[in-house]
Formats: sequence, C-alpha cells, structure tokens
Amino acid sequence: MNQQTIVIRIGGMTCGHCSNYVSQIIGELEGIVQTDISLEQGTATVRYDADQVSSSDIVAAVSDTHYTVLDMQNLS
Ligand SMILES: [Cu+2]
Repeated sequence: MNQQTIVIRIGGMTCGHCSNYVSQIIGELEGIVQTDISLEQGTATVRYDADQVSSSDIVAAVSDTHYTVLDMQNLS
C-alpha cells in the first residue's frame, strides 16, 4: 500500500448530483481509498493506493465525464 493524495480542480460541477456522480466515477477505479468532493471549491481530494492506480488514471476517469479537469496537484 503506497498511499498518495491528489487534489483535482474540476469545472462544471454545479450541484449535489454532479459531485455524487464524480465521486462515484472515481470510486469505481481499483485502488481508491477515499474521495472527498467540495462543490464550493470545485475540487476532488482523492486518496489512493499508487501501487494499484495512478494519478493520471484518476484524472483520465474524470476527463471521460462531461466535467472538465482544470488542474491537478499532488499533496504527497
Ligand atoms: Cu449537478
């Protein structure tokens, strides 16, 4: 287990359905430990096991939705 955390800034999330959907899409990936969405800040904070999934996999999963990835930052 190699836990890492990223913060993804996501454009286009306007309500609770959006944040639930994005959270679900990320959660479907193997190796996701926790996802916290802030609708106000338009961010997803994702803790994941880097042995199972990469930050680019997570960003790609979000990019595949109709929401936009604006920025991604590594916290650890
Ligand atoms: Cu919405």
